[in-house]
Amino acid sequence: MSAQSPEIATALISFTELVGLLQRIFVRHGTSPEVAAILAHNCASAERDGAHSHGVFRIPGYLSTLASGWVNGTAVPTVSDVASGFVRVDAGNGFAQPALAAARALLVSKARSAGIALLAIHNSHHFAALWPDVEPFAEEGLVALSVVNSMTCVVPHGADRPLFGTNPIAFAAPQADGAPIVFDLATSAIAHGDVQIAARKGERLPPGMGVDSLGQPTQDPKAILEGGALLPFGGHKGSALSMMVELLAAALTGGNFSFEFSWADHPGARTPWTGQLLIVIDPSKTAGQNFAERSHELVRQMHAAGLRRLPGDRRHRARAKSLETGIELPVQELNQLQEWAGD
Ligand code: NDP
Ligand code: PYC
Repeated sequence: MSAQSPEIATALISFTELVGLLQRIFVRHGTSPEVAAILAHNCASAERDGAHSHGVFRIPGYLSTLASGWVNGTAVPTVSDVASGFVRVDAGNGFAQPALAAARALLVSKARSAGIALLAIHNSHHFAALWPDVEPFAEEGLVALSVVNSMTCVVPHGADRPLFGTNPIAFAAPQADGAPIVFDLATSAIAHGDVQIAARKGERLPPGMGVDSLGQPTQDPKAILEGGALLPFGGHKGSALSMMVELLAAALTGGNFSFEFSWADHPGARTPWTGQLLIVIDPSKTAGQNFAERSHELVRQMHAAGLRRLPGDRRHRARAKSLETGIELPVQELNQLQEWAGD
């Protein structure tokens, strides 16, 4: 056992052990073994990479959602090959990641033959970080872009009430002699998960993140969560990107807009019932240039210009530490996970 701070006792768990533990939890709370394996790997990867807003912090939300009957934890996605560069998946009111897994081989083969392919997932729930959905494509030499819409909690720039979700955009590109270039960002000024974490810790937020129930600017996370709302990042610019995510992840896929579903009849439900879009590009089709070497050159020039931190660097540092020493979790949290797993 180690100590993160004088107040919080922590323990270390290996990535493989955490995946197994989360897998047992998901199965015990109503998912199929196949869905459990995918969600557990996803959630443990976020914890391993220090992406805490979408790591084990999310488990209570997954469990209350499964218990509420809002999501189908045993759904089997239906994959449709609809055009030369277009794959559609009906996730069957299940999670988005198993839908992606079911369509992945077809998507990659289409991207490699046509140069570009699109995956449109609908009737799906995404409760996770988005980078795990794109990074593996870049690890096999492909460029990937994904968007997913969430639940109404963001006021469009210039509007009076919330309408958009926190609507993240994730991008991954291969890089010669280096980890893929990956960014993953909410189009809100802050992710909803981070507001919940700040509220739990009793911390105030920086200015410009959200408004209270009267529409007044607030730095109190509880005021945002209890009747208030978030703002887009970057004013009208983030708002336009959030609108784009609604169009691509919902209108184009056949999924719900963030404002089109209601949890009211499912107390405990937390997962947005929306859609997700992925675009995968095979850069070997570009003219005469090796894309991965070009992306490495860009990174080299960014460093030469004085840049110290690229998106993804923090995650990779956290990943290396977790894989070397284990993933550090508060003992209380680990005990709770073991109890949920029935260990
Ligand atoms: P952050 O603002 O923490 O980070 C956004 C991106 O910027 C990351 O790629 C991050 O890299 C990078 N970054 C952060 N700080 C710096 C810096 N100083 N210099 C260079 N790069 C930097 O993420 P968000 O709070 O916007 O989103 C958090 C997570 O929430 C995401 O994974 C997102 O997918 C998820 N989310 C999921 C939703 C869903 O519906 N499923 C909805 C909304 C959000 P690094 O990771 O290395 O720090
Ligand atoms: O952090 O904004 C968020 C979020 C919404 C759905 C899943 N994560």
